[in-house]
Amino acid sequence: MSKLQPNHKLDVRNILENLENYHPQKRGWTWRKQGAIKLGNFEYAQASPSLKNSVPLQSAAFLGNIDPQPDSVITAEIASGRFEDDIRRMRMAAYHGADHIMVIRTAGQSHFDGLLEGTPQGVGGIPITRKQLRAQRKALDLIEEEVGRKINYHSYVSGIAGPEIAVLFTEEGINGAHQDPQYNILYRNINMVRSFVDAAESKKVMAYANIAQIDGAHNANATARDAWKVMPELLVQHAINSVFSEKIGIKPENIALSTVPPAAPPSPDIKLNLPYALALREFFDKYKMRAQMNTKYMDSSTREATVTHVLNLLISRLTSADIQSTITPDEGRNVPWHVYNIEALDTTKQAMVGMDDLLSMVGIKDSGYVQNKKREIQERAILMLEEIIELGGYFNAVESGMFVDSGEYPERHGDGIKREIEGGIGAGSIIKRDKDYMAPVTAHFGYNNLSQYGENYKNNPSKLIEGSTFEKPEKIQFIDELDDSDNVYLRMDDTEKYRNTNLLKPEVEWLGDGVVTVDLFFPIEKRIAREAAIKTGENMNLQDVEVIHVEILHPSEGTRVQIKGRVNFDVNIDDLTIPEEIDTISEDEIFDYIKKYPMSVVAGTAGDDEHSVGIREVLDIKHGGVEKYGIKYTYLGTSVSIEKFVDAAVEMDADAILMSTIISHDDVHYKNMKKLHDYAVEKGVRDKLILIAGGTQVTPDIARKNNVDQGFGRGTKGLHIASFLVNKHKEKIKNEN
Ligand code: Z98
Repeated sequence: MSKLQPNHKLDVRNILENLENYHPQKRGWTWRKQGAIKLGNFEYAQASPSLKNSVPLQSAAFLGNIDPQPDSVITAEIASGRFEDDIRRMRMAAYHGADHIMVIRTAGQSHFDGLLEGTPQGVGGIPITRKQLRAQRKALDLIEEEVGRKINYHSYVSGIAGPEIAVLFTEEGINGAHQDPQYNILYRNINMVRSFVDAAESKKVMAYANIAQIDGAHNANATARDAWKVMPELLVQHAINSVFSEKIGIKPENIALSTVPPAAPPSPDIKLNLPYALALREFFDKYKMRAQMNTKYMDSSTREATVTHVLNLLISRLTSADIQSTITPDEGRNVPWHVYNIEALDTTKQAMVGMDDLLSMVGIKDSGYVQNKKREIQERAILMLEEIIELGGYFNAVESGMFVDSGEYPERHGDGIKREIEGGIGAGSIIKRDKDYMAPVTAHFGYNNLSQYGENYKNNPSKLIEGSTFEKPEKIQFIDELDDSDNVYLRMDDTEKYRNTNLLKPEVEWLGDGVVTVDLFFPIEKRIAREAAIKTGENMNLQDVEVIHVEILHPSEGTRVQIKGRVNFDVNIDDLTIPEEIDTISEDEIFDYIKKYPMSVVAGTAGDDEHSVGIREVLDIKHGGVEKYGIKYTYLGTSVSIEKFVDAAVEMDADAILMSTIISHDDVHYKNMKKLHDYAVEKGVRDKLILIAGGTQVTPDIARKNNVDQGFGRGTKGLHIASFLVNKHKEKIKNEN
C-alpha cells in the first residue's frame, strides 16, 4: 500500500481493495512517549514528541509555527453512520492531535445476538462489522505512519454479543474498548448474570490482546437526575469493574476508569468536581484515568460546551488524566460533524499545552474543604459497598434499586434503576459447562477440559487445531457484503462525481451532503425568530431547513438562531479564479534579515485616491504593518503623484515604493502601476527600486503584467509585504554578486 502524502486525498476505494487479505500491523494499546521537550523558544514539561505532519493552532503563526503535543492520549469520537466518510475525518483528527479514535456503534447493536457483516449505514453510530473495522484500521495504519504517532482504535465490547465482539476486536487489531457488565445491566437491560459471564470471557480475550479497557461508571452521572449526587456510587461502580477485570487478568495499566466531572457551570464546577476527581485518583491510583465531559449538561451551544470542556481540562491537568476525551460538544448537540470533532481536539490541545507544568506552580491544599469533601465522598462509597455486601452482593443490590438513585448515598430517593436477577434480555441463557466441555481456542475464560491432552495443551488449547484465528489470521472468515441495497459501494457510486471530477459541494459529515449552516440574529422574541430563521433559509433556497441552535440575547430585543439546510448545486473548480498564494517567511527570519540589511520604503495612495486606511494597516506597527519588522517607512500621504513617489524614494534612498489605489475605475490602478515603472526607468532607478502596488481590486499577476514587482489585493497583511521585500532583496543581492 502506498504511503499517504499530505497534499493528496486519501483514496477510500484503495482502502477497500483487497481488504479480505489485510491484517492489522499490531495489537494492543500505545501510550504517548512522555517527557520534557524544547520547541522554538519554549520548554514544555508535560509533552510528547511533535508529529511529522500536523495542523498547528492558528496562533502558532506568531510563535514560529510550533505544534507542541501534550502528554496525554487525546480521543476523537468519530461515527457519522458512514464509515467511509469517517475515514477522511480520522485523518483530519490525527492532524489535529487525536491518537485515540472511538467509534460509536449504531443504535440497537447491543441487542443483536451475534455479529453483523458488510457495510450497512448506521444511525447514531456505525454498525460494527469486520469489514468496517478492517477498513478503518487499515486506513489508520497509513495515517499513523503519516503523522508519526501510533493511533489507538476503539469501540465497545458490550451488549448481548460481547464475547464475539471481543474476539472480533482481537482479530482486527482494535486497541481499546469499553467493557463493563454494569453498563449492560443498568442501561441496556441485559440479564445481569449473563452480563457478568460474558464480561469474564470478553475481558479474558481483551487481556490476551492487550486491549485497554474503559469502564462505564460515567453513564450514571449522565443518567442520574442530580448527577453530582451519584459520586459515591461512581466510586463503587469503578471498584467493581476494576477489581473484576484485574482478577480475570487485565493488567492494571490497561484498566482506565471513565471519569466524568459530575457537575458543570452554572453550578460551582471546580468546587464539586475537584474533590471528586481527587477521591477517585487516590482510591484507584494504580489504574489509568480516562477523562470525559459530562454529556448531561450539553445542549446546542458549542460555546457553552467548550467552556465546560476547558474547566474539565483544568481538572485533568490538576489530577493528571491519562486519556483525554474531546467528544461532547458533538454528542450534546447530536450533530456529529467534521468541524466539531476538530474544534474539540484543538480546544483540548490548546488548553492542555496552555496549562503545561501547572502543578509545579500551583498546588491543591492538603487540608480544609477540598480534602474534607474528598474524604466524605470516599466514606460514602465505602458505606455503600458495605451495604451491598450485607445485601448479599451486587446482584441483590441491583435488584433492590441501589444504583442510579438520585439521593446522595446513604440518602435514598427510591428512584434507582431496578433489574431482576432472572430478568432482562438473555435471561436464563447461562448453561453450566459439561464435564467434558472443551474448546480449542485461545484466551478462554474458566473451565476447559484439556487434561486429557496433557500439559502441552493446557495453556495453549488452540494448538490442538494448529492455532486459532488469533495466531492464524488466515483462518478468519471474511464476509464482504450481505446487503445488495445498503453497502459502501452503492453509497460511493452515488457520490462518485465528488471524488473524480472537478465538482465540489459543501459538506458537514458525508461527501456531497450539501449541508450548510447559517447564523442569524433577529431583533425579536424567540418564537418568532425561530420561524423567521426558517423562512430566511427557505428564501436562500436551502432545502430541509432546520433550527439547530437558539440563544436569547434579550427576551424582546433579540434572538440568535442557527439553521442548517442543504444546497442543491455543485461548484465547479474550473469556474473559479483561484488567487495566488502569497509566500510568507517566518517573522524571526524577517527580523534577523532587516537587522542585517536595514530597509526603508516610501508609501502613499496614488493619483486622486484618498483611501488611506488600507495602506496604514500594512505600514503601522499597531496592526502588524511592516514597521513591526524594523522596516522604516516614510508616509507621503494621500493622492500622491507618480513623480513624487519616485522622487521621494530617490531622495530618501529608499529600497521600495508602496503605492496604494482603491479606485479601479477605467483600470486607473493598473495604469498607475505602468506609469510608476516608466517614470522609475526614466529616472534611471528602476533596478534599484522594488515597486509594490496594492489595493482591494488588485490582482497580483495583472499587477506584475503592468510592470510592478508585485501586487497585493484584499486581505494583505504587513507580514506578506515584509516577506516579499526580504525575498526580493535577497534575490537582488544574489544577482548583484
Ligand atoms: C463514552 N461517549 O463513554 P452500545 N459500554 C460502555 C459504554 O459507556 C458505552 C457503550 C458500551 C461515551 C459513549 N458510552 C457512551 C461502558 C457507551 C456503548 O450499547 O453499543 O451503545 O454501547 O465514551
